[in-house]
Amino acid sequence: MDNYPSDFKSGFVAVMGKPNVGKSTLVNRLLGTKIAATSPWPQTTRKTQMGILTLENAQIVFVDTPGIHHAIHKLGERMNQEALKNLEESDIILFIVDVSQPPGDDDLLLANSLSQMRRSVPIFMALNKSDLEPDSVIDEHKSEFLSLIRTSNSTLISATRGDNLDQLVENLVNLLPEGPPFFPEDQLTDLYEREIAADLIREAILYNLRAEVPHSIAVRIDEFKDRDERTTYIAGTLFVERDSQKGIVIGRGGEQLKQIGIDARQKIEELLGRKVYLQLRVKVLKNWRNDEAALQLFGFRR
Ligand SMILES: Nc1nc2c(ncn2[C@@H]2O[C@H](COP(=O)(O)OP(=O)(O)OP(=O)(O)O)[C@@H](O)[C@H]2O)c(=O)[nH]1
Ligand SMILES: [Mg+2]
Repeated sequence: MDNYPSDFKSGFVAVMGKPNVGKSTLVNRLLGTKIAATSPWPQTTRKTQMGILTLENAQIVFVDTPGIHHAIHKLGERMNQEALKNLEESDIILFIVDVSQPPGDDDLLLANSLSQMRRSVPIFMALNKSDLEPDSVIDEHKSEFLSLIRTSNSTLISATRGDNLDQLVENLVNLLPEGPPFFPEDQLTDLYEREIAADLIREAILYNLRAEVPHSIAVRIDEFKDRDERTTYIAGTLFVERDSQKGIVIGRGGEQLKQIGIDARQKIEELLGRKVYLQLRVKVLKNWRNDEAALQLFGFRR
């Protein structure tokens, strides 16, 4: 953006909250485009991703972090480190909670880590999923959540229904420092299309294999080529940790993998606005979640 007003505001908003509260859904909704995978199951987001919202008077860079949780695997540890580092470096912390339920241990843990930050960063609490319960229940949970942290900034929202999102954005803009935009106005995210494609394949896996297996799967895009003006060819490998998982992902007669491919292709076609040929294969990479080299390969950088 070459021409922006002198009182333009810009900054980074760390979107934090426990898994499954609706962080990625909110960022997608605010941007009006699906840039991030979402699902009803926790730990959908694996990597930090920026969602860039450019308005007339401000640019808000949302940093969607993997939900903070207790580290079990190396991958888990890395996600937490990344999430905490983002918090201290941001201009605003957007603490998202699920107000349809009372605060849980994880909310408490997060609130505690906020109080231990060395830099004082304004905190905004978004009480999401307010559409799920009657007002009386929501109000009760709301005051319980607000007692967890010291902030005067909060809004009840519904990311899926769109309630109060204008108000949320206005409040965030008020808290942002003045400064020029960081990104061109037409840029929506920092991830490349191929990385988003990998994430959408993971989303299709989550929807098709609901049990344990999905979190043992990493997706690598091997090829991403525009064939002609209207079609893109994508080849990807799904890495699983054990032979038994390979069988589950492929399914009887290859049916499962086929369905994952169909679902993922539709999502990617929507994202790209082009026809997509998608070819997927499955490989075993023993215990990749505890393997430093494999984590690097899949882009979980320090
Ligand atoms: N009813 C209702 N459901 C919501 C709302 N916001 C999100 N959801 C649902 O909650 C689930 C989790 O949403 P995500 O956006 O994937 O959650 P997340 O916080 O990014 O989760 P992780 O990436 O796993 O940390 C999805 O099924 C969403 O459709 C809301 O305002 N109301
Ligand atoms: Mg997410």
